[in-house]
Amino acid sequence: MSELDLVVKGGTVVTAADTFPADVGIVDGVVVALGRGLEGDEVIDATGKLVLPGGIDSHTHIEQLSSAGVMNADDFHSATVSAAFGGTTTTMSFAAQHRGMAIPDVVAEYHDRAAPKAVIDYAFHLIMSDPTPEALGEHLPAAVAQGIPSVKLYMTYDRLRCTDDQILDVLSAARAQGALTMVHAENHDMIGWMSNRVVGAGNTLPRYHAACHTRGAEAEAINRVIALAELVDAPILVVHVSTIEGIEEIRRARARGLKVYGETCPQYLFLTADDLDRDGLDGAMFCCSPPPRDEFAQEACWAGLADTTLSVYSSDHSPFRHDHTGKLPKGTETTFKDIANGVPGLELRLPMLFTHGVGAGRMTLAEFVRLTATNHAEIYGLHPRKGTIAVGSDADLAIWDPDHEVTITHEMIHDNVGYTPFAGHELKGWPTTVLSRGEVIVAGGEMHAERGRGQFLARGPSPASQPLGRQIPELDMMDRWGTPFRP
Ligand code: DUC
Ligand code: ZN
Ligand code: ZN
Repeated sequence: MSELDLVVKGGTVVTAADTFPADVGIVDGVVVALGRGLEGDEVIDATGKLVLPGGIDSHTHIEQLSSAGVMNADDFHSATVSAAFGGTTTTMSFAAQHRGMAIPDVVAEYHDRAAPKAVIDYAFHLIMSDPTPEALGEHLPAAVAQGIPSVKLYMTYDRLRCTDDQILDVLSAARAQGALTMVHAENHDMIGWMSNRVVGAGNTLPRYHAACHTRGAEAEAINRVIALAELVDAPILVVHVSTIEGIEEIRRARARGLKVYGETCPQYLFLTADDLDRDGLDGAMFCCSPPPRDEFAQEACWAGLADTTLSVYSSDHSPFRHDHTGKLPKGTETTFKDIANGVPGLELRLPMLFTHGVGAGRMTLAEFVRLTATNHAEIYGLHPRKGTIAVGSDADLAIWDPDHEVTITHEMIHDNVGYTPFAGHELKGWPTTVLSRGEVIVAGGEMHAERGRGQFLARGPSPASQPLGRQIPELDMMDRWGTPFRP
């Protein structure tokens, strides 16, 4: 008997800091040793392979109702199986409050959905669309105490969006709990005004979705929410950033020292608005909000990742089938305004970035690990348990063959969506064996994990989610006048 349960032997370990040859020794699902010549009861030969921290996808929609009431095509089983095949070992998805719903019921419901089905570990963010005094004063603090210290707000979508004063309420309440606010930033009225006129003139095809969700709608909303966050000294993370102008807003805010984080997604690096311009309703498969833009915006996203304006690369996996159950609720009568928004991307997130990022010389292996795992763990309070390979961290590993070549077809993807927007991409680099807490869950192209083995990850507030504690001149003024005001 060896002291180690399992050794991943002979590979090249990659972390956010270093790339080095090492064996990884595991006991009870935890990394206990990194070194040379380790022996264990079981050995996985990783010669010629990279050993990466399993991916963390901090923005996914799983078994969630859309704002229009359409259920995602993936449940927690199909989504987490698909994630695992792509080298992702932790998902973060949403417990979504629609107007009128009580947050404690919502959270309980999502726990019930996930626990019996997930094959990898998972965490939740809250979505708040109804920030009543009770929700802000009791339910949000309770959710944070139960391990959900992040909340997403929408500035658009009729049934989810918050007004600016509601956003300020949530930012203040989240700040008080040390929670991070994630924001879907698009100007609702700009999009609505454009869309109504365009549909009114009889233009209903999916391609008009890309035209109506204008670049300015994103940039204006990002600018506005940064101003709101600055007023109450609350950190924010702007999700799915797609435009040159939006990235510029975040870059400027960060240069001023504000805690403003940004995220981009595969659809903004690898798709363009032209993908929506297909025969009939086929473009619906590429309809997401914000929409893919053009090659200049793609370059801006790459540059934003390179200079850390954008800290995380997530899938925004939002699975809907291309039929009446999802994308096309009104069949052939579906206009671009009715299409369920979102594209699938959980499984291909890492392989796409590896080929087009590392393989193309756009980023180092360490940057790849930061963008796919470590930064997610640090920002959302999972580090160092997740997102790295270090003594004491969970043995969540993607053993990666950098030479394995694959041409993407939708048949090879394990989600329940029926198409992939990335079909035809020729990729080099693929996870061959995936471990979650030391258990081999994917090997030889097969899934080995039991339904429900995934664990809920109760998170704590992270350093990234703490307020700056900055002086706010307007509030100082009121202090001087003897009328203190604290957000
Ligand atoms: N937009 C969202 O806001 N959420 C899910 C997917 C999408 O396209
Ligand atoms: Zn969104
Ligand atoms: Zn989303």
